[in-house]
Amino acid sequence: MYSGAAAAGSPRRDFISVTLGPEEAAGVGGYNNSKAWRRRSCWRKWKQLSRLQRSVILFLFAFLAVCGVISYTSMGETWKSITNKSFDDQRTEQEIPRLKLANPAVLPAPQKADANHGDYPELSLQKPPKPPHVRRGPSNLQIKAPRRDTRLKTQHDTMRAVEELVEKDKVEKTEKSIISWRGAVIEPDQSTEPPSSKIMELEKSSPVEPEDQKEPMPINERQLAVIEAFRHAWKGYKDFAWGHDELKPLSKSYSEWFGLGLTLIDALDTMWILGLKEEFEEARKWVANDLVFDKNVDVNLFESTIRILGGLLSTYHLSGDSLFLEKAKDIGNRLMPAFKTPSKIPYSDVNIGRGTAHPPRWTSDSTVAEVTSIQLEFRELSRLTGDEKFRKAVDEVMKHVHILSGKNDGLVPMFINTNSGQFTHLGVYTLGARADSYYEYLLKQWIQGGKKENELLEDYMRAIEGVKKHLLQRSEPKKLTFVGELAHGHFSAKMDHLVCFLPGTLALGAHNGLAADHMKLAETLIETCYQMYAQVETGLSPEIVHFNLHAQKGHKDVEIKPADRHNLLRPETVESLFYMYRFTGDKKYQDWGWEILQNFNRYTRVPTGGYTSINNVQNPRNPEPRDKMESFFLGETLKYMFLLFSDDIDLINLDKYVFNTEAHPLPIWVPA
Ligand code: DMJ
Repeated sequence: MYSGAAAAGSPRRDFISVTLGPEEAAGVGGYNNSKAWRRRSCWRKWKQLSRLQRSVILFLFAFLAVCGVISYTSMGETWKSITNKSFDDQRTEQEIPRLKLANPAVLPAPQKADANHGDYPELSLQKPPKPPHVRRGPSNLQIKAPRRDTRLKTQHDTMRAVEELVEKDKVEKTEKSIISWRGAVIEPDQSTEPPSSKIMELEKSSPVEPEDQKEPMPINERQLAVIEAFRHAWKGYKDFAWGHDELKPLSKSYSEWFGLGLTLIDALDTMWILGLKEEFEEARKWVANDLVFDKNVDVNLFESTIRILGGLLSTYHLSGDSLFLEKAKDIGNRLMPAFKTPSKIPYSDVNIGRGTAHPPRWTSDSTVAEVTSIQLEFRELSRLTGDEKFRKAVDEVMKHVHILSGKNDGLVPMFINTNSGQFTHLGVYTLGARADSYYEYLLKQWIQGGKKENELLEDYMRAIEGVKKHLLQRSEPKKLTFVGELAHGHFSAKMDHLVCFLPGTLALGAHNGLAADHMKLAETLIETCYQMYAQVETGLSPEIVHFNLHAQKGHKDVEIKPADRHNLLRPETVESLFYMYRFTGDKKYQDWGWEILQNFNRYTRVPTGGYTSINNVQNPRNPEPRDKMESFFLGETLKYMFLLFSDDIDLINLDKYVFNTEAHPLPIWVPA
C-alpha cells in the first residue's frame, strides 16, 4: 500500500537547477580539481559579474530557500492526511455503522482487529498493532497502544521513534479515558448524577484500573464450544423467532409471553461477553428501532425486572451505550405502578402501557421470592438516574420483610399478601420455587451496597442457619448432602433443581468474608447438584428430585417422579459450578460443566437451530422435546458455561460485579 518513499520516511521534494553561465556548463578553462583553484575561480567569476547580476542571483537563492521551506511543510501535511485516509479505508462495513451507534463519549473509534498490516513500515506512526489472539467483546473496545519497536537503524529512525512515543502516549491517554472490553464502563462511584454528565466525567477521568488494561486470556476450546452452542441457539432464534419472546425450535416458530423480545434482551450481555460482535450489533439495532414498551400488555414484575431491566442495565454497563440505559429507565418507570398497593408489597403483574397493576386473578398474594428479588435492579436504576423513587420502593419491601413474623429461623414462607403485608400459607419452607432468590438477594444486595447494610446480612446469616437446622439431610447410598423442604413440621426429601443456586451463593458469601463453613457446605451441595445430572440416564437433571433417605438395594440416591422428569435448560448448577471454580480453581468443576454441555448438545440440540427443553431426562432414546427454548438458556446457562471454562478472573471480576438472578452482572458500588 505504501511506496518506498514512505518506507524511507521522508516526504518527496522538488529540486530546481540554476545555470550560472555557459562557461561553467561547458567546463571552460580546463579540468583542474584542486579545491584552491575552484574557490579562486568561483570568486573571480563572481567579481566579474555586474552588481545587477549579483543581486538577481542572490534574490534567486533567497527565493528558492523560502520555497523549499514552504513545500517541505505542506508536503508533510499532505502525507499525514494520505496515510490517515488509507487507514480509515481499511475499516470494514460492519465497523462503520458502529461508529455512529457507539456512545461517542465513552467508546473509542473502532480498530479493525484482523487487518493485514504487513505493508506498514515498521515504525510508521499510523501502524496499528495486530492483536495477538482472539479478543472478547466487540472490537470497538479493543484499542491497544502501538507496539514499540526498538530496532532503530538510522538517525532518522530515532527521530521517528521519538514521534512514535509521543503518539503512543497520546493513544494511551485516550485509552485510559475509555475502557478495556471487560471493565465497567460506568464506574461504581459515579452514582447520583444523570447519565449524560456521567459520560462527560468519563471523558475527563481515568476510570480504568491497571488490571483492566491486562491482556485478556485467549479463548480455549471449551469456551469455543460454548460460542458454537450460542451461535446455534441464536441461529434458531434469528430464523424463526426474531423479536419475539421465545423460540419454538421444532415447530420453527415462537411463543409470546410479554411480547418484548425476551430472548433477545436476555442474551445481549452474553453476546458481549462471548465477543459476538455482529450478533450484538444486530440485536442492538432491534432494541433501537423495534423495542417499544408503550404496549397494552400485562407483564410479571419479577420476570420483567430480572430479565429486561437487569439485561438492559448490565448491557449498558458493559457497552457504555446509553441506548440501553434509556430503555432501562423506560421499563423501570413503567413497572412502578406495581408498588401502589395498600401494603407497598408489589403486585405480581403490571400493564406497562396503561400504568395499572394487579395481583393474579385468583389471589391477592404475591410470591415472596418475586417481591424480594427485584432490588438489585431497581437500586442500580436509582444510582444511575439519581431518582430515588426506584430504590425507596424496593428497600421498603426488604425493611418490611425484615421485621415480619412468620419466619422459621430465618426461613420465609412462599407467599405474602399485598393488602395486609403479612406472610400467608404459613408453615411451608423451601429453598426452591417461590422462595429461592429471596436468600440469594439478601447476600447480593449486601455485596452490591458495599457490605454496609447489616439487616440484609443478619437475615442472610440467620437463614443459612435455618437451612442447616431444618432442611439439610443426607441421602443413601452415597450420603449426598441435600436441601429438602419443611411442610408443617414434616421434612420432605424433595429438592428442586432451582435450589442448586445455593452452593454458588454460599461460596460467594465465603469469598466475601462470611463463615468458612459456608464454603464447606457449598462444596458438599455442588457435589449433590452434579449427581442430580450424573445419576440420570441422559446426564441431565430433572426439574425436581427426591432423595432416598434409606438405602435400598439397586436404588440410587436420586429418585424422579414422572411429573418431574422434564429439563428446561436451567442454569443453576452451571452457575454454582462457575462460582466454585472461580473460588477454588478445582478443575473438576470445569469437567462437570463440560459433561453437562455435551449432554445438552446430545439431547436438546435441534439440528435446524436452537435448543429445546425436554420432557423426559430418563429416556436417552426419546427425551421428548417440549419445543421451547427458554430465554435463560442464552441469558444464563451458556453465559455461566463460558465463564466457568475461563481461567480469567477479570472476565466479570466477582469483586467488581454482582450477578442478578438472571445472570446479568451489575457493578458493586464499592468494589473490594
Ligand atoms: C431464571 O429466570 C432465574 O434464574 C430465576 O431466578 C429462576 N428461574 C430461572 C432459571 O431457572
